Amino acid sequence: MGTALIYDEEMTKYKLLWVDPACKIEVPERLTVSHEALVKNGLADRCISIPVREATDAEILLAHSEEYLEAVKKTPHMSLEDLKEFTLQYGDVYFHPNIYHCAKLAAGAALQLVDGVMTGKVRNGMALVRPPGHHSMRSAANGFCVFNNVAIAARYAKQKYGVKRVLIVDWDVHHGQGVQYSFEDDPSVLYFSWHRYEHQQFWPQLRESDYDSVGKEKGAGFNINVPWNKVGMENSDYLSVFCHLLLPVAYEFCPDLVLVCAGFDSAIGDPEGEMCASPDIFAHLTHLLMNLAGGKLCAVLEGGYNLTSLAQSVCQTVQTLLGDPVPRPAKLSGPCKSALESLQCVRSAHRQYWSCLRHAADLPTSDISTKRLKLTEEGENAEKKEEGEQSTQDQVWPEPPERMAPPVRCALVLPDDVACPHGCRRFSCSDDLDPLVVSKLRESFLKDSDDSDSLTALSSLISLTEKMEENEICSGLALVRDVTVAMACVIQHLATALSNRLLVVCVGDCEVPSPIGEDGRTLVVQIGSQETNDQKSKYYIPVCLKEGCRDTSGFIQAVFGLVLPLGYEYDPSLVLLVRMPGSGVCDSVWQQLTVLLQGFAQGHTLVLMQEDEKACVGPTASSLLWDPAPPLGQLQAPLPEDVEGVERLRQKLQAEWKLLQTTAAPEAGGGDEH
Ligand code: Q6P
Ligand code: ZN
Repeated sequence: MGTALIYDEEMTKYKLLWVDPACKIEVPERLTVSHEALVKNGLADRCISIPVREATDAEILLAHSEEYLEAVKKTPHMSLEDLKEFTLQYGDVYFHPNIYHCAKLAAGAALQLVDGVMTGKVRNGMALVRPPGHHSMRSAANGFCVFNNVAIAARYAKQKYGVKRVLIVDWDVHHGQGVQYSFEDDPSVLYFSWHRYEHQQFWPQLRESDYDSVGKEKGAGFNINVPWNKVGMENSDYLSVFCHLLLPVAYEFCPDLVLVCAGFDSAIGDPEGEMCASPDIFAHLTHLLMNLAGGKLCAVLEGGYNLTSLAQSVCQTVQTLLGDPVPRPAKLSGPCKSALESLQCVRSAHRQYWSCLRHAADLPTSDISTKRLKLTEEGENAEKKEEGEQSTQDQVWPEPPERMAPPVRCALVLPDDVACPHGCRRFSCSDDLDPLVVSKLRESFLKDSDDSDSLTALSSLISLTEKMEENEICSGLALVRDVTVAMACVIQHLATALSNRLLVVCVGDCEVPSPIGEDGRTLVVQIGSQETNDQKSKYYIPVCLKEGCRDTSGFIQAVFGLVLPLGYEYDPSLVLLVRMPGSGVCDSVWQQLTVLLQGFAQGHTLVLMQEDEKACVGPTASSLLWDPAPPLGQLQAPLPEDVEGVERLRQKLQAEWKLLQTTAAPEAGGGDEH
């Protein structure tokens, strides 16, 4: 199952025909540079190209009024003067004789993408379209948008395919108020948007873009707004909102389809957004959403006005949809104070609707909405920002690193009687393993016994980690006689090389070899049920759940609330995922974890399992090959004691691990100023 790319040059064939400073950034080159970059990087060729089509009237009417459609229909025949005048009734948008045609193609492209994904022709895909859609309303064009491509697509998916729940993630830097209005009272569509807000000073300056617009009536809780009240947000700010808000809610919601309003004006260099997140962050955002809805993800282009940043971001997104290993995230600090304030406000506003947020803290004491009121009162007196102050547009940033898919995707160390799953390589110890290493293995782990099978397995394991370090193999799986011994063996071996940073995720109760990680070269996170003696170091983090790994909700909460943020902040060069016998974790949860962890260390994940868990080799290998993990179903509330336990742990650790923060402490320690 592949990745669809939908693009048609026709959508470059309209432009601004008069002078309007607000609209001059929305140029045809936005599409051409994006597409050319995909071609140049060999990504377009790897996608399945699906043709565009015009959306029909009936389809457009899924999100728009007849009056509006009829009005837009007249624009191809208007004179320049008439077009100008027609444009005047709307905000920040322009019309052109060919824009109606393009708008039908843009909406149609989104529908073609939904068809491709829903029929199983492709797994996921991206549509490169103009005009964008998320600002357009039932009866109004707005913000460069004519028809609401994604809103139409969501309704279409529900109608044509009986999709029950749709998640719309709007990572564009502007608020897609059109999408919000479309689904405000609809609990079947969960709309998430983050956007530059600056206490309502930033376009479109709407009161209802704030965190307290949570949806209406039956739809209460199904509209999530994250206002950015400062510019300059960075990768850590975005990731922290994903880990502590969007992902837990999205997994609880359990969509059948994910639509992304994929605007890239939220990346560095954009003149509108003025944010500082690097283009490769979109690889992570995409990766983190790719296992919802069984992988059914449709990304539809919205904004993005710095052509360099836009093209890089589009490539990062598509390359991730194609399943290439995700780059190590650049420069992760902690979230900034303003981002934490926003996060705290949204979590607090939504805690009555989502059980994963039930423990969220109250609004910050420095209530940020007071600031909005104050600024609104100041109103017109507010100082205008200096024109021509173009600091962020002159930003330079390094080109995202080339993402090399190793020649071997997944290699397995298996006993002879276990078949190697399709698409994987059976791995056995090559002769080039240093004999010194072998004798050391024998000494340390086999107590000089003559267990030659075990020695072979351990040697293979070590040699596998070496091939992973050399980027010849991406991920690995070993079925071993004793996972505890194998784990100790890998930890010890990797500690010999200075450049290594090993993240060990232990599923189930296990004995972690001590001393662990005083030097920070190994971080161990263990999820089990044993009340563990206190955490011994910053780098050994035992998470205790009442039912251990049996309770899906509790486990998932620990994954998003602890494991992912810790992993991001630690930035390992290799991930070791250990499955203890009798952990009780079910296959689908295990697969989700396996896939999610591949967001670290360029996908270098090594899984250890005990010999008698043969049945799990298939599902694990499939996740190491990036097959979409099966959905977990709508999640129930986690056990109260687990919620509390995880929360307490997060509180305790957040002084040392900044990405665990979810609140802005009024005094010291509450996040850095960017
Ligand atoms: C922003 C209009 C321009 C003010 C100039 C889906 C994509 C978008 C549109 C933004 C319109 N204000 N300083 O539309 O959200 O990027
Ligand atoms: Zn935008």
